Amino acid sequence: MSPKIAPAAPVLAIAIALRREADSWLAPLRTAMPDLRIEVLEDLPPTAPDYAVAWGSVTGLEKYPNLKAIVSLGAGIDHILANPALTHLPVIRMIDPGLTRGMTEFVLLQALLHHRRMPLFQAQQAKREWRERFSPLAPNRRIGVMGMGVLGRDAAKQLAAVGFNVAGWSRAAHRVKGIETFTGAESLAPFLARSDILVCLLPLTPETRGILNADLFARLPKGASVINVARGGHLVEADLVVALESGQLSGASLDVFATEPLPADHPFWSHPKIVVTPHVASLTHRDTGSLFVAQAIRDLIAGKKPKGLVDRRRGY
Ligand code: NDP
Ligand code: OXD
Repeated sequence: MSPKIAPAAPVLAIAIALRREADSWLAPLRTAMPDLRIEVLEDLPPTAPDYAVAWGSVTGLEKYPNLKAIVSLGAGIDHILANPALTHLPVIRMIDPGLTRGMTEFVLLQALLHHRRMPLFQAQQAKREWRERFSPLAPNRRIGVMGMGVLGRDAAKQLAAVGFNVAGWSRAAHRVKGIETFTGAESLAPFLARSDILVCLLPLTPETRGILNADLFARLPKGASVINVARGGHLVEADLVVALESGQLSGASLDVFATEPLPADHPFWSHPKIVVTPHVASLTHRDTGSLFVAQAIRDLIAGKKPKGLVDRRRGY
């Protein structure tokens, strides 16, 4: 137990299935909230936790009757909202400058990789083939970012700063300097028609599940690339393979998958036009992430609306 905590102090439980991972959050969270009792969930009796910080496919939170809210250590909360036993609890999604910056770095990396046709050069290298290929300069490459939220907006801005011709697509209208913005389902087709590289940074909701499908790929310019850094549930995997094989798409970078870890016999592992990474596009940083959790818990205790409070009706 952490020292010098008042016996009646609110109790925060760390709910992460991997024990080593849960333990690694103890020190930064205790530093950020010295007046709370903070323990790993499984070390607490069911009646103890007032709040939980959660990550991954944690189950069993419904067995803690005094829980008042869940703060997610990740930005995506689709798995928490999907738990029918937790619908009574407010959920707060992570907003961490480290997570945002990390995602922007990763999107820049993947966008440049497709822009400069690296999957093609890697395939040539495997065959010891010396062949020049042309790439336009960034201002002549159109990138479309699906989702202009905390992560999409920052990635879009930095892609534009590199010189790409960037557009963003979202539900509500946004104004972002230097970026063309498209709003709502009716503007999806014109947005896609001008996206040589498409980045998915949407939350996974009933509306966005399966959105990266054959119909969407057919609306992109021929030879476009797709970068999915959001959730595996956005992608119809079989449709991607068909679009890559027909040449409608020239490449894809996938960081998230319907099944994680990606099974060893999955065809994506060896597909020459697919770059696979193991859900590492960005991670919450423990120091800055703990500060966000601390502010959220302080707001909840004070009866204020915390930043990042999820709207269950919208699904994000
Ligand atoms: P936000 O909630 O801040 O932003 C979501 C954006 O998507 C908003 O712009 C929203 O529109 C838009 N959107 C939602 N539904 C629709 C729709 N039906 N049609 C059009 N636009 C829609 O999320 P974040 O930017 O913080 O994160 C996005 C996702 O990235 C997370 O949900 C998570 O799944 C994923 N992620 C992946 C990581 C990885 O390592 N691979 C790391 C972190 C996050 P509006 O602005 O109008 O509300
Ligand atoms: C997140 C993630 O949602 O890491 O934060 O996927």
